[in-house]
Amino acid sequence: MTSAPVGTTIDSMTLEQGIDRNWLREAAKVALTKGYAYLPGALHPSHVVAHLERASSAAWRPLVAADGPVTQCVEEHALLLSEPAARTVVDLFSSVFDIPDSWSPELTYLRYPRSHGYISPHKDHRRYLRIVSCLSLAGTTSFSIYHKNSRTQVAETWTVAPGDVVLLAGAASTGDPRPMHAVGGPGNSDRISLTLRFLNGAQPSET
Ligand SMILES: O=C(O)CCC(=O)C(=O)O
Repeated sequence: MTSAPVGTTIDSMTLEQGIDRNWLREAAKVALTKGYAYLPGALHPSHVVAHLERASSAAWRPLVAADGPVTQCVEEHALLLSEPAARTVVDLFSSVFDIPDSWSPELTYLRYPRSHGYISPHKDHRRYLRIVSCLSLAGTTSFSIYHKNSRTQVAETWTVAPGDVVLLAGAASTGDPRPMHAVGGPGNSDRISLTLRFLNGAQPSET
């Protein structure tokens, strides 16, 4: 596989075993320098199917409707680390993003109800380190990045579809690279995503 172009959008990559990790490293560089990267079609269809099967028996829990300035209409389901497809993704991201063994992954399915699911502009919590990966599994919606610390000035928007991945910079020891971002806009089917984050030392949730 040839090396990836350096830009915000990186096409035609698969996050399956056998991926050229140098290619993903290029995506990682973009995400960690620019603060985000959009990887359309990055997730192999077999992973999308495996996750949707798993998510079909999820016990969804609504997230609080308002948290400070952030409002949302979305439900969550924490995923066990041992789920094989999730493990594949975790292994890949750990190696590419140089995640220390002492950090723990946290995987969460999110479900956005059709027509009114969304999360308003927000940054991920500071406990989430280095890189946050947002995997789209079902439904389409807008995913927007805002100019630094703005909740109104959009820098980039993508229509994310199943198989797409958005990488966001997580908290770092210097500066604050975390991008303000928002998800949503009415769709005609429920949207399901999987977020993969890393914490220092915390244990994964049980299903
Ligand atoms: O659903 C997604 O793709 C992203 C979710 C998100 O923005 C978040 O969990 O902070």
